[in-house]
Amino acid sequence: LLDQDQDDRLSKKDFLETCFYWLKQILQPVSALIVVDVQNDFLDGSLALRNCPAGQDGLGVIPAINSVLDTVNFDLVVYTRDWHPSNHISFIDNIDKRKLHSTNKILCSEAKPMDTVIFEGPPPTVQKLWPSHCIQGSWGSELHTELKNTDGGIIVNKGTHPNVDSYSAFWDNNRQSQTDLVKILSKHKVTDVYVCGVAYDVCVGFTCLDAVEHGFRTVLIEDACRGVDLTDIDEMRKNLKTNGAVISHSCKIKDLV
Ligand code: VGL
Ligand code: ZN
Repeated sequence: LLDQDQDDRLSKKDFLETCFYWLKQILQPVSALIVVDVQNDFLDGSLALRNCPAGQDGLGVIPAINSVLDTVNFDLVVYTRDWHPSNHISFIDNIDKRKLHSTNKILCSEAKPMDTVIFEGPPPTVQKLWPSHCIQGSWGSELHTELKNTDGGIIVNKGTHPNVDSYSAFWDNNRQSQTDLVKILSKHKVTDVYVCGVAYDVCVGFTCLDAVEHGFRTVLIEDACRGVDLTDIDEMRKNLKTNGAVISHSCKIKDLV
């Protein structure tokens, strides 16, 4: 409005509209809870977190998430699902059906779950190997029945392409294609996202990092998460803090939303 150059001047109407837009962002945040991959396989099935190096019980996220859903009125709730075809690149059981890149030091027959290998391309793909999990339509892929369902809750699937994994609920690991998540959040004019679920150091963490990058104020509900590996969890926590995510606790969320 104060610009000297007549041509560059915002009209009074545009100026007030811009001010109003930002005031609304600050005074009237729109919140979304993103519940990441609270599926049978991670809690009680083929990739149960209690059998992973950190030995954490995935089932422990359920009371924490349900209490947040009971006490906080989010504008939107999104449930993500890891949603793999049976020929998915991340499954160690499929390793024989794919070609390892010549730079690998291990043979197919020697690979163990959680080893990282490079598959021959195109494009060559660095991939951590997991037991088969969350196969589309299987029991293991279902959201756990004790997880509170929300009226109007939206489901977002990820990891649906056979040749690329997807740790973030926004992007595949090659950043070639996006899920529907950012479109859904934008459509609802979401400003703030609250993230919980499994696994802290995998899909929860990478979802938070992409949420920050997309410009959402991002809060991790740490006691409503369980992870795979303690070292990776610590590294992810540091990474999230450095990037500007807020680490919080389920009992504090009602004061933030
Ligand atoms: C996940 C390992 C493999 C997760 C998904 O949801 O964190 N972890 N696929
Ligand atoms: Zn997966």
